[in-house]
Amino acid sequence: MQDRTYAADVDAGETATVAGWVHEIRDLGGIAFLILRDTSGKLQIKLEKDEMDEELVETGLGVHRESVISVSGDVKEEPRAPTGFELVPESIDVISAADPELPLDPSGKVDAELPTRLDNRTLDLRKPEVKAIFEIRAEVLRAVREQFRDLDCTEINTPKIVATGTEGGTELFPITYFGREAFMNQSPQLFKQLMAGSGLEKVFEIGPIFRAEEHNTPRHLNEATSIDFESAFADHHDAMDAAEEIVRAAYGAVAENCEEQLDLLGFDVEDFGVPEGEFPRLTYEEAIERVNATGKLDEQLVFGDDLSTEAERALGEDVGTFYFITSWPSHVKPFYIMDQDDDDSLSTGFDMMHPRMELVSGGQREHRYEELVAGFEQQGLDPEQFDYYTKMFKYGMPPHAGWGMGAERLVMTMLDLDNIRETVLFPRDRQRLSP
Ligand code: AMO
Repeated sequence: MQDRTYAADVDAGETATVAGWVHEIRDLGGIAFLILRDTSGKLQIKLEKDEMDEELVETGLGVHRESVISVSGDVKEEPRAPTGFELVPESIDVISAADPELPLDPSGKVDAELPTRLDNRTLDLRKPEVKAIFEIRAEVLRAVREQFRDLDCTEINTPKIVATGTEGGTELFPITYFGREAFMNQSPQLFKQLMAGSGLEKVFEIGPIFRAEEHNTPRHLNEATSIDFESAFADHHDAMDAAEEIVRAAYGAVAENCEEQLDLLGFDVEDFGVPEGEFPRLTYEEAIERVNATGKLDEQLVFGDDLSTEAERALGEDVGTFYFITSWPSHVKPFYIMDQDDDDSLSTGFDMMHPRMELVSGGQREHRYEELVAGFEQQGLDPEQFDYYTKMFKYGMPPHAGWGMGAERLVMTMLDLDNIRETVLFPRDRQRLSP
């Protein structure tokens, strides 16, 4: 395509060609303004009806909002224009005309409900504040990758079509695989562990996980993005340290590189809270006591209970920062989590919590073959089905630990968004399978 200047890059005194969307048409009688929008910002195009070529003015005024146009002309300084510049066109090309009826208004003057926005994501992401969420999401993932590199990890990609589930049978999506039953992967759990035992030792993966959650909630998706970490010769303390570093790196990078986006989302960049210091590590028992002490629950929790959403909220408000819950009872954690050395009723499993919700689950893994197989049996799983996994524990499996972190929850909590769907381009939930 011909040379094109971004709207934000034009300079007075030059001849430029800009291309983008018609954001707004302001017809003031003798004079009219087209506001052109591209990914960099907006630019005012001036149409003087009596002084300009009639056809040019007609093209400019005949175009509907959100049409794609290209405009060439001279750039002038104009203090009254939104960006301080305006373009006086010599030619206007309508590259792709938009229907006069739009399903949603990208100028944001008319609010649209989330389902309408999700049905029309292309138009929705023409709004700078929506685009900002995805630019921040991209920056988070970039920073996370960089931090993993600093931690000496190798990025891996593991299968998403699998023969068995790992995170509990009810959340599985079955599919047909050449006549055989297969499933969409719930987590790269077993694969990343197998790689911790390989020559790679320290690995990470950023990829989709599939959970057949029945309920629609503001914090669950049926397809989510999991940031997974696994390291050989590491215990749960090391894994928690790594999780802290990753969260801090993500916040730090957004604070440093996404000033404009944060501003659009209403954050004061100076106040954008990059978490500092060690995240408090509460044992499950301490957490239960602390929740009960808040007096915010109708019924007191007892040892062995899972933390309900209300309990998580009460505790989060009380703690007020990121924190860990450690030493969960063994029976609430999956078979691959190792029990504590000195008390097998407690596990090495941990969760990292944002004050609003759980972000991470992890732990040290059971790397001893006999104990691993016994753990499968205790959870009612058939170890033979997992032979591809367990057999590798017979050939030299080092102690290892790791975790999984929900990328969407990381972005959602970072930006204080109400609904996790705001952080996904095309969310998959109970109702939504397309687009
Ligand atoms: P878990 O099932 O707790 O652990 O998942 C880890 C993290 O992934 C995110 N997450 C989700 N986000 C949105 N929608 C969902 N349906 C959803 N499910 C999970 C959460 C959660 O904390 N294999 C273990 C991890 C490990 O031990 O390494 C696992 O998958 O942020």
